[in-house]
Amino acid sequence: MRFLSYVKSRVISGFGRGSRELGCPTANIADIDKLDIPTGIYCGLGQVIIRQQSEIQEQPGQHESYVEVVEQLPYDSGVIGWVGSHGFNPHYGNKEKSLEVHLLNNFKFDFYGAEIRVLICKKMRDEEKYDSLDELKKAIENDIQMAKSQVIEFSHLAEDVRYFQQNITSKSESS
Ligand code: RBF
Ligand code: MG
Repeated sequence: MRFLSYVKSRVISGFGRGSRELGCPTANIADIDKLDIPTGIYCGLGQVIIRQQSEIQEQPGQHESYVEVVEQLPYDSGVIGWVGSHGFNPHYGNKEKSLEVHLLNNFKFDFYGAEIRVLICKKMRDEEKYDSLDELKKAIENDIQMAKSQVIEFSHLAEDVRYFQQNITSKSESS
């Protein structure tokens, strides 16, 4: 199956609502002006590459996973599934369009400034404005479960050098 679009960019800081309010941290993607797909909730494959220590920020209670990454710079997440939104977050009424991805491997640190490669594979639904925060959270939980099975259809693209860099991390040499 053909994917929809591809973005290679950087992670920027968002509103911070993902982790705090929704229990679903998202990486916000810079420079999406040229992205020509409709708004909606999508799933796909992604890769985060952290080359310098300044591209990872230690968070309270995350010391061990932070150190683990810093010790193996350049760090490559490998190609992992994501689910996320493209649009205006109608539940919050954002003024500007954003692309944010929740990585399905549960990253435990922030990585503002890191390189991110995002293959947008499939639209799952439209963005909705819910009656309560709880309903939005339930919808997101459901999206996460659905995405886990849907991205498998695209897993062959993980090895495609046009979209993802192969074997960056020092960890891949030793294993
Ligand atoms: N925002 C909305 O306003 N409506 C949605 O239906 C919606 N669905 C989402 C589904 C997923 C899987 C994710 C990761 C985010 C979704 N969001 C949605 C975006 C959410 O509001 C945003 O990530 C946070 O507000 C942080 O910017
Ligand atoms: Mg975010």
